Amino acid sequence: MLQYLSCGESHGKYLSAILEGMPSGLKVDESLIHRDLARRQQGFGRGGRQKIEKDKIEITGGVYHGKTTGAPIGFLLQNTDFKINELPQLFRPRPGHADLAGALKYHEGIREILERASARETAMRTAIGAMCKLFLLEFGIEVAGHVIQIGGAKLEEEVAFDQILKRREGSEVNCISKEVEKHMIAEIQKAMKNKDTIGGKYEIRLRGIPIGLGSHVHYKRKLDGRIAQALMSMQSVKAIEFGLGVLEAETPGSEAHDEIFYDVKKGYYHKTNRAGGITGGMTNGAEILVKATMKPISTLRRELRSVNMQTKKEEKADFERSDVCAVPAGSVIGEAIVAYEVADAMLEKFGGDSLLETKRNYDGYLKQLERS
Ligand code: EPS
Repeated sequence: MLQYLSCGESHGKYLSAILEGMPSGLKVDESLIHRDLARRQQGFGRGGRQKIEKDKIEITGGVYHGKTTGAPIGFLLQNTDFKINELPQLFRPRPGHADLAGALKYHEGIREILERASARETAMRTAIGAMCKLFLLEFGIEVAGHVIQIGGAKLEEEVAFDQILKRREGSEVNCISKEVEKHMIAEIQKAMKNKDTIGGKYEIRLRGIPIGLGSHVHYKRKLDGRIAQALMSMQSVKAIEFGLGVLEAETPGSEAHDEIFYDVKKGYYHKTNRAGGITGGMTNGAEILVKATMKPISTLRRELRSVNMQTKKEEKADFERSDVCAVPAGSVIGEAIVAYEVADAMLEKFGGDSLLETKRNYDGYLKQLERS
């Protein structure tokens, strides 16, 4: 239902995107889009680029007097660090980066590859996702992301949705625990000192989700599969888990599933959320709970061994300015990515050229569920 295309290089003049399929009548609060763009730029361990940029988007179409019209929505972001034409070509691909496969496949230099492979493009995904969050809010659906691991520093406690929004406030690593945050920062500092980089894990939660988004009927319509693909497409992400995730391997069936209960007021419900809110490719009414693991960034000050693509001789990989840890930023991008996928699933289920129509269809479905 929704589709978007983004374009632009990390050090090109602009990043831009067009989002298609958003119904008319959605109030666009640009301050919320800019809040998420600013959140994406923050986080202990980010590199020098974020001090140069003040990511601000301009909406170039599809919004009239502060509301969507149903037409494609254009986003434009000007890079302050526009210098692509002055940057040198690179010849020593970084292990773990798109450099080598990209240069060989496209028969281009490493510069051409890294400029587009860069996570800079996620500024556009964040803006589009923020627009989707505004859409979801119209249906009472909220999104919250937080960092649960950086290196060996892990958040072990279970946390309620409201606690994420309240307790992550002011954290330099988007973590809800002051104590764990200290350990996370220490892990990043250790990596900095060792001229290394460090990865981690973030969790994205969505609440207020109706039963039945996505479908069991075809592999491409399964919502967990769609969310996993989209999250996996984010730079550095290497693993996705829903609910119990990898713990399912060691949990017996009697403790791995969410038993079903019924209440006249609530209808059918679960007391646990081991599935992460999606069963059989469909939402089950519980919070969507998904985790993404990020590998350490592949641009290291302590360069790894590589091969010079001109001479074919072993040399150290190239180093360009980079982040030491991008997991806090990743958690903001993850929110945007999941918001987009769930907004898409909402529009697939409820349709509508205008928000009014989508809401009418949504309300009708809720009434149908009440009778079921
Ligand atoms: C990023 C911008 C980039 C990197 C980082 C993310 O800017 P620059 O290359 O000018 O420092 O800081 O991208 C990478 C880690 C990468 O491998 O490309 C951003 O805005 O998110």
